[in-house]
Amino acid sequence: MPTQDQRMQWWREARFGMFIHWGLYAIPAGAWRGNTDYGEWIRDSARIPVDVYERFQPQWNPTAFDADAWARLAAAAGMKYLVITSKHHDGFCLFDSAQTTWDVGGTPNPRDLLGELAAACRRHGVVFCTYHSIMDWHHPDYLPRRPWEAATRPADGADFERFERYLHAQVGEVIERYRPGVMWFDGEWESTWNHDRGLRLFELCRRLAPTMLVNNRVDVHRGGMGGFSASSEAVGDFATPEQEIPATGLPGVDWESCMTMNDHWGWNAADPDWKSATTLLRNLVDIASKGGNYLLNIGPRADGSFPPQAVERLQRIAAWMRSNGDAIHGTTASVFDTLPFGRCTVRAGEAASTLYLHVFDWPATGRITLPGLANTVTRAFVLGDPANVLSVAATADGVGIRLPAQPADDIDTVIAVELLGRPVVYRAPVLTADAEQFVHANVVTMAAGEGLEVRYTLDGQQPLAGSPRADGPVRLTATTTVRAAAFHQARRVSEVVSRTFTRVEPLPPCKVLPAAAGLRREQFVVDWTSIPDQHDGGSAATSTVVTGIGFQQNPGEHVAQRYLGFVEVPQDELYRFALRSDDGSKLWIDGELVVDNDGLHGSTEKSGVIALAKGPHALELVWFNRTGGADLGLRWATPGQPFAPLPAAVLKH
Ligand code: H79
Repeated sequence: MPTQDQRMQWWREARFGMFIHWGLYAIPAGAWRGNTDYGEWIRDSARIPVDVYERFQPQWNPTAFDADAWARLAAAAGMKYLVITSKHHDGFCLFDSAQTTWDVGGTPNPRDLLGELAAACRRHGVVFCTYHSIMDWHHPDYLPRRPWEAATRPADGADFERFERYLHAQVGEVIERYRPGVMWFDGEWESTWNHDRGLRLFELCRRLAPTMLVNNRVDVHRGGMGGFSASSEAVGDFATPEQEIPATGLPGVDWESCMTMNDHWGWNAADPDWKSATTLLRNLVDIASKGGNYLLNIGPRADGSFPPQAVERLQRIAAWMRSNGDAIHGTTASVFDTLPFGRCTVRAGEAASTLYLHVFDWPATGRITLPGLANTVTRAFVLGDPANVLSVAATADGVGIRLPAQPADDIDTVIAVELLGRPVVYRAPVLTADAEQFVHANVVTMAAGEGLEVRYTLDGQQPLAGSPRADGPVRLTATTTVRAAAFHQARRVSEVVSRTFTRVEPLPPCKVLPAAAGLRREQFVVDWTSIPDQHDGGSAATSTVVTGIGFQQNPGEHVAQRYLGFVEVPQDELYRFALRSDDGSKLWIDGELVVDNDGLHGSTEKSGVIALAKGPHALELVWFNRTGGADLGLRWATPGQPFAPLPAAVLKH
């Protein structure tokens, strides 16, 4: 068996891939009965009955499909892999499956599209990969039904285990026929899918193709659209943020952001919202600078041609790639936290390294600075133009580089900076405390990088080589501004960081004293995607008294709960509340919003703080579940203490 590092190597070096959403939904091209905003979800969103949707199958006729042109364009744009839908949620297979006639084999044009594309990819050095949906709106054994068609497509006799065998058989067919480099699952969030099924599917993939990568959507536990797996037992080789770039990457995790080029995955003829080449290229660079991969989608038209807008953008990226591909492929994440002018990618080696500085915003000064860079710079030049050598000077703020008079590329000019050894960057100290506010005292720790010391002041002065050294935590009992910097051999080597910690008065307890134990809980039917500002309890409200927040059994779909009452706090203190839910939830104490965990998402925990005086405080918590899994839990902690569930004794109404 290969090691995980061996398995991941090509993918980590690739950084850039092409996603392709192609299927029968390209025929209506996003339009149905006067609405033009549909995509690959059209059968569900437009509520098209299965027999009506099936009428697209005989219309399948991709006369303009040119596998070689697709693969050539991907390769020229620097895309090292290509992921195409072998099956999307509509269940239609883009390959001729022995398991069904709901596939290209059942159309009048049963061409082996995936076979042609796999061969073309191999010719152009692009790794061929497949996307395969777990959710299936066509197979009679798949459950659950779409809520809107439960009556017309009854689930009588449906057997999900039989569907699972179908899914396994098809994944086996795809692997054996096309040997994809990645199997990219999706549609795993419905109630029928669970960790055991995910594990079985993952193990099937590993057994049939030990070097093939499998994304994390094979399993449940995906942390919302952010895409990382929130459970340590979850299987899958990489995380899959969708339509978003994690603000600071996902350190320690392999990840890939998949994003559309306009606002749809499948072809939508009416969508004018094409992102500019600047946005697309800078997204790629942004993602690479955070250590991730960019999987950029194209929705080909029904005839198999790429939309010209997509081709134009890929050609612009290809033009940049010819000079600058080295700044993407095989690079790793930036060694700087942020850079005012753009981004950084890195090729690190023991003896020598290269930093690639991606200049997005050309500075008026004509100079850029690399804060805290400690290495000796041997050479700096414009990438793709090695004769264009730039002058370099070490200053108090870091290494300064004089830019050429003009940008070499108006989207992203790359400056290559060659260093001795592995990159070393002196960082400003990180100040850590339980919260910015405190009631009695606050403990602040100040951490600097290896080989550096932290010096700090509490009186507003700049820290100097003679200022106190932060050898341990500093305890504050009054509102204070802490200023700190990193020092190396009595020389300041970082910027000064400054944070103010505020002593606050706890909110007084409620005057009306609660009479009874437990919280009042209302449950009602809703159709929310987020918690509305005004909610009146909706329809079908039931009201009970409960001893805690949350539930053992899933309360179902399209439901909300509201908890009302008091929390009796044992002492004057800063309380941190951690609210976990699937989907959204909000917590108010004494009418103040303390935790906002709203929106449609998988189980996610968020926390917030509030200073409370000993005694009862009004508590209101609202939670809802739109579809699928449901979860709700509330914990609390005081400074320095671990989180614990709220004991029943403190909940009153
Ligand atoms: O194939 C494209 C889309 O059709 C598909 N994924 C991309 C790659 C897709 N299907 N659904 N969605 C995207 C949006 C679904 C979002 C949600 Fe959820 C499903 C919200 C609640 C359930 C994501 C999964 C957040 C929580 C669980």
